[in-house]
Amino acid sequence: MVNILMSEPAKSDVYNYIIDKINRDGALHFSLIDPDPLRQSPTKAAKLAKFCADAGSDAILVGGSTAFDQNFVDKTIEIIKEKVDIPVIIFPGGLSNVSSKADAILFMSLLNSSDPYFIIGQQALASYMIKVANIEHISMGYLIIEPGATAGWVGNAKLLPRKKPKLTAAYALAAEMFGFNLIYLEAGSGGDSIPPEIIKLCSSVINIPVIAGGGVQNKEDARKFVESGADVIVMGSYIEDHVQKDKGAALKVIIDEIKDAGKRQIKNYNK
Ligand code: 1GP
Repeated sequence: MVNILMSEPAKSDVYNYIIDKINRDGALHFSLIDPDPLRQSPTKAAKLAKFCADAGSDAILVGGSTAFDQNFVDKTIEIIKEKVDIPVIIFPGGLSNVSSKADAILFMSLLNSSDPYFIIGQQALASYMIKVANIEHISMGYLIIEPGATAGWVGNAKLLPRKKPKLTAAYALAAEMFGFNLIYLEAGSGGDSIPPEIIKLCSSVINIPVIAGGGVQNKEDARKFVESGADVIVMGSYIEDHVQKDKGAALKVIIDEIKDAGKRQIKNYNK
């Protein structure tokens, strides 16, 4: 029998890469790809990932609230990794998203869920899988803000109100006090994006990186997020809808805008 508790701890290469790159560039861009057999084949996902990497994206996130087939997730990650040199990180929508093929997993807790299963239950069930696979796991507090879309519905979130930034910031601060390495502010895929006031307040009260996603569709949205203090901008729907058509040309313009806005931000996160 393998004693998994004796295995070497997973390295922190991806976490170090994220922190170093935020400190250097001021802001990063992550491309989210959904490993869902009802949406796209692994080959198409890998093609999209390659366009995103060539456009200057800093990492590929693989995951989705409705991805349900573990083998399909493995296959998708495997083929993406053959095509790109940037980190491929699991952004898990559920247990079936855990895969040993990725460079790291965002080990996240949906802190404003009404159901303990999404706060700690799923994570406990995934913990041995992650330990055996020896994947780098980066702890992340995940907060869902109105409207929340599919992620909010699936995660049974008590949605954080758009007009009350203090409430989201209180969760972010508590997450930092618990020792989470990252915070993800999520408005839900394909809807209204997070109000900049929420990003601003969160990034001013905590000293861990803020990832922001949901509804980012153009360079104006992206710049606003960076200027409000977001360290990483995540885009999903835009990539699925546009990147194949122009081979990532318009995405490159958005990423250049993120990098330009990032240059004016001074970041100095500790590892
Ligand atoms: C969803 O925040 C991400 O988890 C991305 O949202 O699909 O709207 O870019 P979009």
